[in-house]
Amino acid sequence: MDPADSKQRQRERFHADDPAAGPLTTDQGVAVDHTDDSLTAGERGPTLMEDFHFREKLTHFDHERIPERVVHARGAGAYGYFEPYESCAEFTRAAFLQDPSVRTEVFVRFSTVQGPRGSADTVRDVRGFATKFYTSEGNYDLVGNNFPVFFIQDGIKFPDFVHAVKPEPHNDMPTGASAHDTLWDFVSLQPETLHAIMWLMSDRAIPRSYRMMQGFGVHTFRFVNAEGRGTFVKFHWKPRLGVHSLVWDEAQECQGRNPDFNRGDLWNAIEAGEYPEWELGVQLVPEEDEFAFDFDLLDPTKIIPEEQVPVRPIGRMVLNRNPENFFAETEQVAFHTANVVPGIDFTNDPLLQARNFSYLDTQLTRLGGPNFAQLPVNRPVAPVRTNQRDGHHQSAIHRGTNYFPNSLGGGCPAHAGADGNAFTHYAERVDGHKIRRRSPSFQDHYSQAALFWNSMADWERQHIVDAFRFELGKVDALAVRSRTVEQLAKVDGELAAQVAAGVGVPEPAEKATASKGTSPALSLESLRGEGSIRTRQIAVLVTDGIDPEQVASVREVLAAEGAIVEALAATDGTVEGSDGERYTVDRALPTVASVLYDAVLLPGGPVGTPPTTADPDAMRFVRDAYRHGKPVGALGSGVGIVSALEPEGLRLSTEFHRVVADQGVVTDTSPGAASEEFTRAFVEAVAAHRHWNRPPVRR
Ligand code: HDE
Repeated sequence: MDPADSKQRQRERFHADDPAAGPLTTDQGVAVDHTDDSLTAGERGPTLMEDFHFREKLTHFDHERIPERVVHARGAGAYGYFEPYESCAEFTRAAFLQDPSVRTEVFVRFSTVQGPRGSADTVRDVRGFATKFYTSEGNYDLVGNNFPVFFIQDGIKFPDFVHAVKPEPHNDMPTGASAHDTLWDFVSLQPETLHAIMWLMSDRAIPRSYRMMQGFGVHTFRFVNAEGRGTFVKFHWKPRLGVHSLVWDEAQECQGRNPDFNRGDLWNAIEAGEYPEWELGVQLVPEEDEFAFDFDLLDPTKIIPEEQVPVRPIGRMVLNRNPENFFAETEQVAFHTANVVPGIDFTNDPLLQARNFSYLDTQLTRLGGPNFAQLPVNRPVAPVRTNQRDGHHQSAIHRGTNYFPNSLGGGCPAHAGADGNAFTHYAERVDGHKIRRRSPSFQDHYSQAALFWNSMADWERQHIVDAFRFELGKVDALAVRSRTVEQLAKVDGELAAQVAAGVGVPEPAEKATASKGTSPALSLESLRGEGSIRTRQIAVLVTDGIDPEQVASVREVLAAEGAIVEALAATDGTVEGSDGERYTVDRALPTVASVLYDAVLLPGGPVGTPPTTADPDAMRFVRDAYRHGKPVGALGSGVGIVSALEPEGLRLSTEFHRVVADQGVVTDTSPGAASEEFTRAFVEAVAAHRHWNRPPVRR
C-alpha cells in the first residue's frame, strides 16, 4: 500500500454517496413521497407548520452559508503530493524532508485577497498560495503568497491595511480592485507598503494561471536539525511551466468573459492529466550571518536577493487531483502558520507572530467552533490523541478520560518521550524591555522597492507605470495622488515623473534614486521556465473554403507538443473545407474571445484564394491577440487577415512564400501544408508567451 495515498484513503471514509437503492428521505431517514408541494390547508390555503419535511428542507437551506474568509475569500484548491530530492537532515529534522522515496500528500489553495467569494479571478491583486502537507508527524502549513514581500511589517497594522484595500465602507465599492482612494491614501502615508506595491503594480499581480506563478513563504522561518542547530530559511515555489502573466487590458476583459479564468484553468489542467508542478527551493542563512545583510531578516517587506543567497532546490510538488466537493474541501480547509512540525520553527518577524494568533482565531468563527480539525480536508494523517473534547460539531464519540495526568485512563495519552518526535520550541534566548516601537533596522522602505524597479525589463517598467497611472487615475483625492507620487520619487525619479505626467499632478521637485543595483532573478525575463507550450490554448480561425491539409499539418504538431487547439468559426457546427468535406468547429466566435487564448493561427485557402477579410469578430480577435503581445501565425491566404490590420498600426513583414517570424508574428504565404520551418517558428513564438517589442496598435 502506498503511504502517499493515506490522505486519499482517509477521505474515502467520509464520502457520502446516496445509497443506490431506496427513496428520498428526511434527515431522520423517514421516506418522503412528495417534495414538490408543501402541505397546505386546502389546495389554495396556507402552509401548515406541521409540514416537517418543508421546515427541515428550508431550515437547512437557510443555513447553507458560512462566513467567507475576511481576506482570501475566493479560492481554488487541489490535492497532490510533495517529494524531496534528497535528505535535508543537515538543516532540518522535519520527517517529510528526509527521504526522497517518501511522498507526502498535500492540499493547496490558491486565492485572490481583496474580493469576495464571487469576485472575478483576473483582478489586480496578490495571490495566496497555501499548502497543507499531511506529514507523518502532523500537518505542516506553508501559508504563502505569490509575492515574496508583504505590505506591512507588523501584524498590528493588518486590520488598517485590509480596511484600506477592501471596498470602501460607505458603498462597498470597488469589488476586487485596489484602484480606489482609501488604499492609496494608506499607501501614501505608510511607506513600508512601497516594496509590495511595486509588485502589485507589476505583471505578477495578474498571473496567466495559478500553474504559472511563484509562491513564497515571505517570512524568514527557522529550520532546526536533530542536533538542535537552527538555520534561517526562506521558502520559494517555482513553477515548471515558468512564470507568465496577463496584460492589464486583457485581465480586465477576462473578468467579464470568464470570471473563473484561473480556477477553470487549474481544474481543466488536472482533469486533462496535465498536472501542475512546482519546485520547492530554500534560501538558507546560518544563524551567525543574521546581521550580515543591509536589511533585517525579520522584516517581511524585504527579500534576500537570490544573487546574494542562491535558492537551493529541495523537492517538487505535483497537484494531481481535484477536490470532490468545493464547500467540503476548498471552502472548509483551514490553514494556519502555527501548524508546524518538528524541524520547522518561527522567527520573531512581527508579522509572522501576529499571523500565529490570527488564523486559529478567525477559523473559530468561520468554521463555527473549535472542532474544525476533524473536517476531512483538515484531518492529519498522523494519529491524533488529545484531551480536547466537546464543542460545536464534535463528531467523534470519545471514550475514556479527558485530562492529564490521569491514572484511570492508564495515564494515556502520555507525554512523548525524549526519543519521540515531539515538537520542542527552539530555545532562542530573548530579553529586552517591553516597548511599542518599530526596530530602527526596519526603517529603510525605499532601497528594495528601487531594486525591484531597477531589475525590470523595459516592458515590465512600462506595465508598472501604466498600472500606477490606472490606479491613481481612479483616485478622486488629488492630494492622495500627489502624496503617492512624492513617495515614488523616493524610489526612482523617472518612475515618479512618468506616473505624475499620467495622473495630472506636478512632478515632485525632490527626486532620489534609492538605487541598490539589480537582481536579475526578479524579472519575468529570467523566469520563462522550460520553454514548453504544454496546455497553451491556441485558437485556429476557420471558415468555409479553408485548406484542411494546412490546418491539420499545424494542428498535429501543436497537439503533439501538448497545446490545446480549438477551431473557431463564425457559427458552431461545421465549415466546408476546400476539398468539399465538412469539418467540425469547436466553438463559435461570438461565445469566446482572444483573451481566453494564448495564441491565434490563421490558416488560408488553397492556391489562388484571394486574401480573406474575415468577419468582424475574427478581425477583433486577431487585433486583440496582437495588442496583448500574443503570438499570431498566418498561412497562405490567412496572411491577408493579418495584413488587413496594418492600417491600424500592426507591423507585418512578409516575404512571398517564405517563413517570416518577426516580433511573434509568423507568416508564410505558401499554399498547402505548413512547412516544418513554419511550425517550428510558431511553436517558438508560443513558447515565448508574449512579445513586447511591438509598436502599439490603435484600439
Ligand atoms: Fe493571511 N490571513 N494574514 N497572509 N493569508 C488569512 O485566515 C493574516 C499574510 C494568507 O487559502 C485569514 O482562514 C494576518 C501574509 C493566505 O485558506 C486570516 C496577517 C501572507 C490566506 C489571515 C496576514 C498571508 C490567508 C483569513 C498579517 C503570505 C488564505 C481567513 C499579520 C505569506 C489561506 C483565514 C486559505 C488568510 C490573517 C498576512 C497569506 C484572517 C493577521 C504575509 C494564502 O487569519
